[in-house]
Amino acid sequence: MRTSTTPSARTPFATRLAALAAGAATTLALLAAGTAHAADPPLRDLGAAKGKVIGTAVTGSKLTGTYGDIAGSQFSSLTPGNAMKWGSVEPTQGSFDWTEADQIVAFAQAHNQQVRGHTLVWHNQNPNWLTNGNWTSAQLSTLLQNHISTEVGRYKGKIAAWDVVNEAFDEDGTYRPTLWYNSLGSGYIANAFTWAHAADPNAKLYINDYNVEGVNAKSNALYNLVKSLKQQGVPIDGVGLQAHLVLGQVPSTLQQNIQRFADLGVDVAITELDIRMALPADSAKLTQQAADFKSVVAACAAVTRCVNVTVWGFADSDSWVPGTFPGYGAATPYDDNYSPKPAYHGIAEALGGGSTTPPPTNGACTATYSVTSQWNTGFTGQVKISCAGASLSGWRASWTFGAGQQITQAWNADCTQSGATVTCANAPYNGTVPDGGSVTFGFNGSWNGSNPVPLVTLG
Ligand code: 9MR
Repeated sequence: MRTSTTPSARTPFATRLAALAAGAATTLALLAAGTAHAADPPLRDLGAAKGKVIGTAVTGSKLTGTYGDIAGSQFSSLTPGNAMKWGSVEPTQGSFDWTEADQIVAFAQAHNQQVRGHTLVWHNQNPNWLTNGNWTSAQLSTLLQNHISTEVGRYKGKIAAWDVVNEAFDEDGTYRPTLWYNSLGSGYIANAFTWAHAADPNAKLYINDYNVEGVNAKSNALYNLVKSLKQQGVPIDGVGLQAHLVLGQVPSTLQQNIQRFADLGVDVAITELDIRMALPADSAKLTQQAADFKSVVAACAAVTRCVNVTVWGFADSDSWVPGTFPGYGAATPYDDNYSPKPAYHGIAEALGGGSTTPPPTNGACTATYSVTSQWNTGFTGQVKISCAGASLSGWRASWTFGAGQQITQAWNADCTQSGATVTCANAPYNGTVPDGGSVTFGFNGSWNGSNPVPLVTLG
């Protein structure tokens, strides 16, 4: 029986074998996380093969050396983390500083990358002259229009997508009372899109927010707004789900939520993905983080109109998290020294990578857990067991629920739950998983509060 998923210290991303004790005919290897092998295709290539753009936020001054090499080779899109914000580009009224923004755009062009412009209308990181001014509504509206026209116009043809409006909602789904909303009402949103479209008709225009990754009051409000803007003919092209997430708490309704936005006729992007953990990091947390990154990227990969996954900084040393959440960090796919973490491989695996990872001697069978639907107190989940270079005759999948979930019914497997631990064995008719094949079983369960996706162990 396999007992440990701890990565070895010497080969932190090495694939790990798990011999299945029971069943002499069974060969099983559990692929938990792969390593950075020289032959692994970069994330941007894996993404391209799936029709997805893979991006990172960057700091312009760091785009040299190893940081520049990784930013240029692994990603097909760059988002300036701060360089295009109003406070950065117009620190004094009428006096502009485009230095860092220009540098990032030039770097992106040199590396055949898209740029996501971030962000035109926000309540943070505005210049003091703007926030401290005593403007009439008419003046404020004109200032906003000029700002959008100037910035979008400057980069016309060079920006694939703009985060036009950022963080317009409070957690309860009401409009956030910002300087924009308080003075201009919610109409500032439609105007901002209209002005941006006039300045660059080919840029994709997004509304972007956090805590809208799952189905909740805030994402419902965003959904209703986008629906209404589309009905009014406002030129909105996309919804950005920031995805500043916490370890083990990827919303189980993420894919469902992405899909419902896509069904409104807009693109969806994961715009600021990071997954923070309580420090210090350890191998169990890093393994969970790999599963979390994988499930976020897989949710995007599963929806055609989810077009971009961008991480908010690719290295832990370049992340905003420790400065904002004391005691938390390690939220990105690379460590402080620019070595890829298991999270990197979680992303690669969700994009179909890992195939060039030297296969374990007996190949691998993997189990993927997903929530297919969820309502007030219940949910339906499934586990898919897939084998490549290996096969199973008789299997058992187990996991530990992290938030009090309880299985109520299962099909295509014999499941029992003891405390938080669920163990599911094959039904009499689906114990065989051939090389290159898969078996899926399903279940209903109850949940309360949150419904995080657990890690499934095969063995
Ligand atoms: O990463 C940005 C950080 O360097 C800034 O100090 C911070 C200021 O609010 O903004 C960070 O980026 C934010 C992004 O622009 C919008 N979504 C939340 C991000 C994290 O705060």
